[in-house]
Amino acid sequence: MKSYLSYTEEVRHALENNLPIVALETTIISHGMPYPQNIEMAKDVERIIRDNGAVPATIGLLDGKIKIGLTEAELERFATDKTVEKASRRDFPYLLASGRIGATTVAATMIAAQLAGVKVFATGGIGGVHREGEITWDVSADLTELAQTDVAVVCSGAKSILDIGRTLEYLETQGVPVVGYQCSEFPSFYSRESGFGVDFRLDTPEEVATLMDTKWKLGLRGGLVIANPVPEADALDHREIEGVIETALREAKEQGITGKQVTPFLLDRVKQLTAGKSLATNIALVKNNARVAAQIAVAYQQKQ
Ligand code: PSU
Ligand code: MN
Repeated sequence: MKSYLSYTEEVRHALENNLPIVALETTIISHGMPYPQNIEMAKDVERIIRDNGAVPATIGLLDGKIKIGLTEAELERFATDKTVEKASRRDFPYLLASGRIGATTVAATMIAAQLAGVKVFATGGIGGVHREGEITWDVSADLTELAQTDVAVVCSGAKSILDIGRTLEYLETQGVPVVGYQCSEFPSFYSRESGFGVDFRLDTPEEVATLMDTKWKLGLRGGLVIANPVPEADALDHREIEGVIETALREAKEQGITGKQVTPFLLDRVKQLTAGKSLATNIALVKNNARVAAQIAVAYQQKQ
């Protein structure tokens, strides 16, 4: 298994010396934002993690290797190459075996992080149960990954392109703790509200680290969702975004979009319909998640 992994010098050094590491996904770079904002975001997020005392490990599939940490040239490639494919758990072995370039989703990034021994991962939002999922059976593999892979995912909740209530029900069934980081309401990505509560509220990186440590020491496998709301100043109005999302959902239905195309289609339409306003919010929340994730990684490492 280890023969599939390939580390940058910085990440290898961190692993050998038990330094705190934060994993980052590449789908957000390749399919989540336009160029050049995506590459700027990717570099900024890595810098924020270093500034907060941890080592960033951006993860992607390239040349038959699971890359744990990317060079600047590789980051640039994930940001610009139009042939980059979306890699979730299902796609992971095919993309690796065929040597193609694959941008890892939350699920695939968790798989790679676990293989490398990285426990904390920062991103924007997780996938979930789609609206009308009871008819389409469209449930993101991110949720089943959270059920079985030992990584804490620091995110700003889930976008309301999803059925947030059913997403939380599914996570409960699968035994995934949903933690509100300094908040009591589950955030809905662009805004700090969703109308749903979190399971547990924790207010410091140390408390989160203790929860992770306790869960895994008990042998309770699986991840945790650490929901960190978008900073107040960058949040969008909940009702405004709801209208946009409904338009995007209607278009997806009309155009018969299915499978792995659903999420990228919806994200792209929301971006276009909000005329880029959502992009600034997206970037702000990812940076904030990187900062908190680094602090949690530092606190967790101190306990080991
Ligand atoms: N939600 C977002 N932004 C994203 C994604 C989801 O707000 O970039 C991406 C993540 O990589 C996530 C993936 O893991 O989409 C989920 O895709 P799917 O629903 O096909 O599992
Ligand atoms: Mn899906």
